Amino acid sequence: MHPAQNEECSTYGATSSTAHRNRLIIVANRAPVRLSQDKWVPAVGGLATALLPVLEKQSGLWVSMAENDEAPETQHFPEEKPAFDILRIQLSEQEKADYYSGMANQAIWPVAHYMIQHLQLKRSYFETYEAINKKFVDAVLSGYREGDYIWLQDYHLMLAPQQIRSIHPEAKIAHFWHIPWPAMEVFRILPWARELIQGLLGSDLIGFHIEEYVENFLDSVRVLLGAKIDGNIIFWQGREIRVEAHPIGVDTAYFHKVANSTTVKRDADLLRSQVGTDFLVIGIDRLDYTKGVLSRLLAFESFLQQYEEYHGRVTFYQVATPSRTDVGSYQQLKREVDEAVGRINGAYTRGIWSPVRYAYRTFSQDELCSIYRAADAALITPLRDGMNLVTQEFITATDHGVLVLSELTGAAHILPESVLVNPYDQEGVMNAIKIALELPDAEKKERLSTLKERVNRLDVHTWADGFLKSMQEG
Ligand code: GDG
Repeated sequence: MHPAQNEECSTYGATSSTAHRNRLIIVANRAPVRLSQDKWVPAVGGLATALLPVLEKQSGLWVSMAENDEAPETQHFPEEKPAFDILRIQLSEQEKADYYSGMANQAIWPVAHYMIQHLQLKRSYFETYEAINKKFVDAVLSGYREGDYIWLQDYHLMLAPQQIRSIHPEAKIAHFWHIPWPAMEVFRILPWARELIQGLLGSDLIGFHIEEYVENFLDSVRVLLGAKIDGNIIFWQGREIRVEAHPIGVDTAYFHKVANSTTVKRDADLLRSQVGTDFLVIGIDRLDYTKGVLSRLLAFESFLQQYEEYHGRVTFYQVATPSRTDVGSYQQLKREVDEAVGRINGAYTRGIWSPVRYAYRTFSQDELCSIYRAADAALITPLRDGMNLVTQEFITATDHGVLVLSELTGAAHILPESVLVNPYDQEGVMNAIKIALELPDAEKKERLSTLKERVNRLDVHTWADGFLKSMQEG
């Protein structure tokens, strides 16, 4: 027996007194809490919102990377009534550079998004990635008890499932992949494609957002490993692995409440009056080359070139949240976006009207909601995106907006009533802006009401419940 299976030996006191069967262990790169005015509170974002209530009910662990040196290694949460423990693993700067910025963000990320021009490959990336996955696994096993469910998240932790399986063949392990799974021929560009897939196959259940990624994954397993596959079941090393589509949603009740609060409504009105044009079109993204911010600006520039009648009547407001600022290709993108905004405003500004309003900083969720509410249209045109949650937040918050959406996102499979575009087709996006601004009110209303229904049905709590149910029934 692994020492940690013995409750007496468990280091993590908060959960041992409330222990019951089927505890949950979440393993994710990020912790689910953040420090706000000297108090630990739930982190902003879908995963923490969806999984913290489940962990509070079932107890267990959340294992993540330490964000900084100040974050405690072990923490009972919530502070006032501990229900589960958060364990953080400390990484050196070199480990972070190779495992996180290197292997995860410069090897797996660009390949998954079909953007191999950003690919950086170093053997040390993979070696460190393997070692850090093992560090996560050691932390998991320090608190693991037989019967616990272990749920790993995303592309930072591809090898961990098999690393756990090799020590605990009986463990119940699931993995959810939040980004696209590309076509097999693209995934195999990674020199460690086979090892990475075998790592994932340590799971009992692997989840993706949509069927297309499920199919791509099954194809990769079939071709690269020669495994037998029947329907969505992979037969591998005497075990059966299920692969399923579970599209993620947002916390619709929360976004609905915030977007309809008096302060957000007031701020939305204020923004509209400051902008002062008939139409406000928005884009909200992490500044990442996959999100298509630069191509979108170029499409808006073509729109201004083509349709003079809209000069002075439309403002495009792009919010770009700083992201992965230590990676060269993200720094380069920032320079290109800065330049494009300067060029467009330089060419078209007349009187008090400037066509592009641009913010490069992190906003509060209330601020984002007031921007969603103020907008007549959202241009969400990633070159590739696993799902894209901004789409769903916008649809929940708006009472009149039109969604222009890239067909290369998971969201497009869920939200077909949006104005769909190919984000690589600049003229197509330019035309879609015009279509969105000129859509008759009745059609706008009809599309929006169907989209709202679809987003309500997804919801992040429904997603977590559905995935956990499948995990427990498997
Ligand atoms: C990955 C996959 C998949 C953005 N700026 C600010 C801010 N945000 C929030 C948005 C939204 C979230 O970040 C971004 O979610 P996305 O889904 O758009 O994209 P990724 O971060 O790339 O997420 C993606 C997702 O995982 C879930 O599976 O959908 O495809 O790539 O919630 O609102 N939030 C705040 N300030 C900002 O400035 N507070």
